[in-house]
Amino acid sequence: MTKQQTLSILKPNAVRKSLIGMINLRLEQARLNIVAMKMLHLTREQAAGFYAEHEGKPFFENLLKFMTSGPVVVQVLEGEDAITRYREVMGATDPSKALAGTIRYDFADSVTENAAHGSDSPESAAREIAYFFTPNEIFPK
Ligand code: DAT
Ligand code: MG
Repeated sequence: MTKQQTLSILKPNAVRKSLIGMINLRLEQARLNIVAMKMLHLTREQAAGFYAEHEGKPFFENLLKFMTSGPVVVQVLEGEDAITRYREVMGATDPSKALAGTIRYDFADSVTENAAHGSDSPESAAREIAYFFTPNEIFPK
């Protein structure tokens, strides 16, 4: 077991539906401690840079439209094996394939509007955390 940090985004549909508290309760109960958090409305450029690996894919334009459709909450979560464990707590990208009890099973509206983002590897976690936070905005436990 290794203590890790991962980047979480509560996406615009989760914020619109007032699910910030509900999702954060699940995170804290899973010992994914919130060690940084802010609310912001992504610009198209910010969203495109964040999702650069998906540029050119058929869903890219819709993804940008959705991610800029309203404010999001960006967070750094910290805990043992936080990167993999948050992916488990979130559930599969496609909510119809997500396990019952996961965030995406319970709160996603579609594959694109799937409520939450979590980094998928230590490399992407490092890049994504630095994309939104400076070190002095993060408060490790
Ligand atoms: P994840 O968010 O689980 O890491 P991903 O990195 O493959 O998934 O894709 C990023 C986001 O893009 C995903 O959360 C929702 C959207 N997306 C991915 N595949 C899609 C598809 N086939 N159709 C529509 N949207 C998709
Ligand atoms: Mg991904």
